[in-house]
This record gives sequence, C-alpha cells and structure tokens, in this order.
Amino acid sequence: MILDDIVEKIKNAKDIVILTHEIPDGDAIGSSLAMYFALKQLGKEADVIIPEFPATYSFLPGVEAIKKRSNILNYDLAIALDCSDIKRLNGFANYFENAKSKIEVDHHSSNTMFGDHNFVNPVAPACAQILVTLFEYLGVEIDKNIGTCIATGIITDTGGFKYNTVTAETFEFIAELLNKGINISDTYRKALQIVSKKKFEITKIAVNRLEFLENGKIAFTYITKEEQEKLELDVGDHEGIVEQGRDVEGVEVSIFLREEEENKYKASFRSNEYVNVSDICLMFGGGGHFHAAGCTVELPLEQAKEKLIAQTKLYLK
Ligand SMILES: [Mn+2]
Repeated sequence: MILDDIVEKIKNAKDIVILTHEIPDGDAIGSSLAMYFALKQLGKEADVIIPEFPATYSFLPGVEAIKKRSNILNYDLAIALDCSDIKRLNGFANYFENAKSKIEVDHHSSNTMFGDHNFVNPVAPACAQILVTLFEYLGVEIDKNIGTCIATGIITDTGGFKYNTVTAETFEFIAELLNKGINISDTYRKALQIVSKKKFEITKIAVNRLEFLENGKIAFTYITKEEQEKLELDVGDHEGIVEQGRDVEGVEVSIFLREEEENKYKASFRSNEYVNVSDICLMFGGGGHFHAAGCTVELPLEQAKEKLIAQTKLYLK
C-alpha cells in the first residue's frame, strides 16, 4: 500500500529534502513546514528548500529553518508537496530528480504523478489536509507547530473556508485542531487578513484606476513597473488585486495587468459565473482554470488592454 511505502522510505532515509512549487502560497509553505516538524518528531532532520516566499508567512513556526539552497546533491529521499508537475519545482527540481527515492503528496487534479510514490487526492481542498491523514498513519502527534502550519494551508487554499472545495472533513480537522489548542482565528488573521502597507498602497493605486467596461461586466485595471519599484514590492504583493474587481456587483470578468518589463504585461483573469477565462488566456499562450487564469502579453499597455478586452467581449452574454 502506498502509505506503507511512504512510511518505509521515511524510516530508512538518512537525509531528506522537502520541496514545493515555485511562487509558494500558504498551503505550499504550511505543508512543507508541517512535514518538517513531523519528520523531526520521528527523529529525522530534513532540509526545507524554498528560494523565495511572501513575507505574509513569516509568522509560521519553523520559517527560520527554510533554506534557499543546499550543498547536498543526492538526498536519500525527496518529498514534494502541493506540486502538480515537476516543472513547477522550477529551479530546484534537481534535488528531486537526483534523490534516491521520490515521494509526492498533492491535491491538484492535474497532477502528473512524477514521484516514485504519489499520494494524491484531488478531492482534498489543500495539501495540508492530506497530511493530517498521512501523519496519523505515521504516528505523528499534531502539536501546536504542526497544527498551525496545517491550519494555514487549509485556510489559505479554501479562501478562508469559502470555496466549494471545502469538505465535511475540513471542519472535522479544524475542530480537532481547536481541541488541541491551536488558535484558528489568530492563524486566519495572520494568513489571510493582515496586509503589509506596501500591499495596501499598490492595491489602492490599482483600485483607484479600475474601470468598468461593457455595462459593468468587465472590470479592468493595471499597475506599472515604476509603481512596483517605487513601493519596493515583495513577492506576492500584487495578489488579490484582480479579486477586487471580480467582487463588484454585476462584474463577470475582472482583468488585472502587471507590467513586468517595458511593453510586457502579466495578465490575471477572474470570472464569476459563465465565462471560462482559461479559454481566453489560451488564445494568448496562457491558461489556468475556468474561473482563474493568466497569460503574458508583449504589447504597449493600450494595445494589450484593447486586445484582451476584445477577446473577452466575445464570451459575454
Ligand atoms: Mn494547495
């Protein structure tokens, strides 16, 4: 059985590396650190390698142990968490590829099963939720550190328990964490609510110039490279801007452009009901999910805006 294989690999491994996807979110970092503490409990030291992560998650226990890189080239065991594809281990896939054994634990339906042992549950709303099952099997006790990391993964990946991916088990696990004394409301506030001043300022700029088009069905806004540089933004500080437009009454599609280089924009798309924004982004070489997708456009702002909106209009009712 897969869980027995995983237990055996962990028990026999001398050096272990924990990896997660690029541009890591709360589930990626929370799952990685939960695994780090779980292995510690089993008497194993592991390296968590995450080159860059948003400052929002610095409240998590164990962040000081995160490494940017490692000198070990051939680990006994590599564990990839919350990662659907080896390509998303961008820049540090070598640690995974060179390891003697490869385990992955994930919840993406698009998972490519790139490990030797793949514990994948596409119905789980967060990778962290799958870890609860795995830790039970490993005999790991969910203590305060592990519980906080798991709660962060679940809270962030469910948008604060509001996505339809939430299962009855999600609340059972959260109840279990509450029983163990983990402060869920404090974790919720730190992981989802508090924003840095810089993030607030860039959101303010974007919201201020947001415009409604096509009878209010499209919301459009952007930020320039200059603005981002001036505010010295950290990784992920632009997250959430596209949702500002999406959440306004009557809007079906929200579009947000972020200038990466001169005449090069990263476009984020969100839809509420019927528009498959992944299809729109596909036309520009991008992709994603039905309600959330992205692409890159190499054009000056006005032309980029015009093209994206012309394409979006075709999908509106
Ligand atoms: Mn996830």
